[in-house]
Amino acid sequence: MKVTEVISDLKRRFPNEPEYHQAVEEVLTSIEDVYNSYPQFERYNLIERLCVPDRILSFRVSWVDDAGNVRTNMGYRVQHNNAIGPYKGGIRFHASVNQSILKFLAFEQTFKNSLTTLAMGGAKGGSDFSPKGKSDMEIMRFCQAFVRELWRQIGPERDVPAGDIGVGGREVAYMYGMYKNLARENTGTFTGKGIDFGGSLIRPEATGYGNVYFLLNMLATRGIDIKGKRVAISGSGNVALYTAEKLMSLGAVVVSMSDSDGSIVIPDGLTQEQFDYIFSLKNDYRGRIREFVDEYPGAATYYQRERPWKHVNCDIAMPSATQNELDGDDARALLAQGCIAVSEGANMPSTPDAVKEFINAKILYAPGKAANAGGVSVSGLEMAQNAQMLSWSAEEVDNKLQSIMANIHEQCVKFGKEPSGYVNYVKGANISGFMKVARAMMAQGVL
Ligand code: NDP
Ligand code: 2IT
Repeated sequence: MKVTEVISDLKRRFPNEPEYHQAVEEVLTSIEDVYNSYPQFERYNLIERLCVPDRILSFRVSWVDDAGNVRTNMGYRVQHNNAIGPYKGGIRFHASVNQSILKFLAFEQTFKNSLTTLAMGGAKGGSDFSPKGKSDMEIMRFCQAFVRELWRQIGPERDVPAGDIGVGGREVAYMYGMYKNLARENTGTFTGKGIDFGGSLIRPEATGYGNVYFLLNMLATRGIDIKGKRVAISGSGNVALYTAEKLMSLGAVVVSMSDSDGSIVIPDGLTQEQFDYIFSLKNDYRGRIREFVDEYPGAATYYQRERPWKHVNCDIAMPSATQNELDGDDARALLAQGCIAVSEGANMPSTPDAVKEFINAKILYAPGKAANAGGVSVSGLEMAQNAQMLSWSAEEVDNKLQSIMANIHEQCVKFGKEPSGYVNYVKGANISGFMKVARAMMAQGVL
């Protein structure tokens, strides 16, 4: 395999899909040498079968808004690879959603799920529907219309969706309700469900907590204590909020948060009261982060339409909003003011230029597929609980999450440690995730 040839071929066959090309190129570049050391992989054309999704479902979603207008959106499910388990991955509702973004996310999910040690293949789905400003009834009608089309393609041992941007507990509950209604079964085909109907404790917290656990493992390799460290976070959704909560409970100082309108930078760090305000603002009122500066005048500066990276003074950055939200200039600004670690809550938040900067500077840098794997890991634990018709305690799930994140960290060190001793977590995560899927695909023949 020659990465340049594979990528130019994919660009020719699938033009106008920049996020997909970006994700594939990053993975192939780091596995190229390992791949080429197994001639049988090439004989079985593993690379093409791994890069091109098993199938892509796309459909129109028709629904009626509160004013009685008939509206349409596009719906998708990319079932990327099921070599090691049922297709598994979130659903994203955001105006920017298109096939390229879902293909990149499903591709990444395949390797992430492989790293978790659980039996889950990779998938992703979503719609260009924007939940912003929609009433609860509109959200319900949209979710029901989406599942009316999707339900035949999913199932507890076939494909198990979950949340992602714009899809939280409310949307999962509406989608799961409709699925049950159509499929006449109660087997937990969706994760992130409410606690009263098959959900797992700690699933809402899992991505953020898991990212902090991964960060602690990385810091331990250099004997660094999290206490007192200044951490810049982007986003203020599910992942960002639980990252902040866990960090604060460990004595770290959270110095920024953001949303798609702008960022707040809090030089002295969030207090518990201020965190509780943001948590409620986002979860109970679906408000905007700029409202913080009106509630706490003088505590923070608001930067409209800007990301936090060039404005913060921090030791650690945890981008937790969306893809390509931290570019080369942002990375250079972070490094210039002494940032020692970056642990990604979002999927592919750093551009290739930014990743290069972090690795060249030899800081601790964890790619999303390793650092944010806690969310899908607890989804896997939710599937296990549903299959047994049992609910585990919060403590039991949290302990399992901690050991899964430690295991993922170990895999990254095993496959990513360079002769100098520096751990290249990108290489480690990609090689370890890839090898398990590759072995499974080789064993199962040409499919
Ligand atoms: P939420 O919808 O709960 O929150 C998303 C946050 O990111 C919001 O603050 C949102 O702001 C902001 N955001 C979204 N799109 C953009 C954009 N284009 N530019 C700037 N800010 C943006 O989603 P999650 O917290 O669940 O997801 C965040 C990231 O984490 C995503 O990359 C997701 O793929 C990834 N992830 C999520 C997991 C999960 O379990 N939920 C698991 C693993 C990864 P606004 O409110 O203004 O839209
Ligand atoms: O990107 C992700 O890993 C998620 N959005 C969670 C997927 C899941 O199935 O829990």
